[in-house]
Amino acid sequence: MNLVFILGTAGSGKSTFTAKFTRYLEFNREDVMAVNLDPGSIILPYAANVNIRDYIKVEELMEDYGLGPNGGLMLAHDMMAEIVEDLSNDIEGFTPDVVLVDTPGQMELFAFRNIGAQIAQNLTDSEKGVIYLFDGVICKDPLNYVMNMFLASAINTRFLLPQFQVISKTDLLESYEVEEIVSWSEDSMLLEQAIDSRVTGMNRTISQDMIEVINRLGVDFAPIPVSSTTNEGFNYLYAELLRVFTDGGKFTP
Ligand SMILES: Nc1nc2c(ncn2[C@@H]2O[C@H](COP(=O)(O)OP(=O)(O)O)[C@@H](O)[C@H]2O)c(=O)[nH]1
Ligand SMILES: [Mg+2]
Repeated sequence: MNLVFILGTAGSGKSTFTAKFTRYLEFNREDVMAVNLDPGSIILPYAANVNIRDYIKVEELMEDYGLGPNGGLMLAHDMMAEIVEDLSNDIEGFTPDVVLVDTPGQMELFAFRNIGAQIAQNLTDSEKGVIYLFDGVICKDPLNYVMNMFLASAINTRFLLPQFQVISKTDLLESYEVEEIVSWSEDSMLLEQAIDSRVTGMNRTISQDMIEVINRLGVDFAPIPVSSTTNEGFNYLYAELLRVFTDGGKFTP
């Protein structure tokens, strides 16, 4: 069994991607299953075979403990640690070959607190990986792209798993914009030029420092452009997953 966490900033397209990529893998005759780990998502664009909301619902916690939305979400995330074993049993009960795990909308609550690392370690004992979504619409701006590189490498250090970078929502971008984002990952000079020319008031030294740090982070950032509307890029991403997880064979032989 292989388990892939879908991570990215709020609204980057995690749940939509989980829905569409699950269907894509089914179409390719893979025994795939979608898991929802977001205790706050009342409506999901896919049928979650295993759903954290069977155990924890944010709106109930808010009512029971008189909390606001953020307090409710924080408590929900703290409670997740107690049900990792239940979720693992639920997942294993389905005996899938590949599992897509949709993670909480607010990534920082999940990934940058202990629960993210605990789940990465203890949610079943399968082979695991991470797909990190760069929100395509937001990452057109080179500074936002840089921020996402920092976030992606923070995730990488936290989860210590093979990680695939994806640019999401490419159907909302012009093709030259997608090419430009990809070029930034291939040649940091181009990223530096984009920052210098587009970010006013940003002095050259700071941008050079940032690029230097990014170069030193050592994460392979080559991002794969995908669209959950048109399925663009799914073939390539699928091939990359297979290359890393199965040496090229299918998940479901
Ligand atoms: N056009 C387009 N919209 C998308 C795509 N992926 C997600 N969205 C939209 O982006 C918004 C946030 O998506 P969602 O999957 O809920 O993001 P999440 O918070 O990361 O789970 C929704 O309105 C989606 O319909 C995509 O590939 N193309
Ligand atoms: Mg979501």
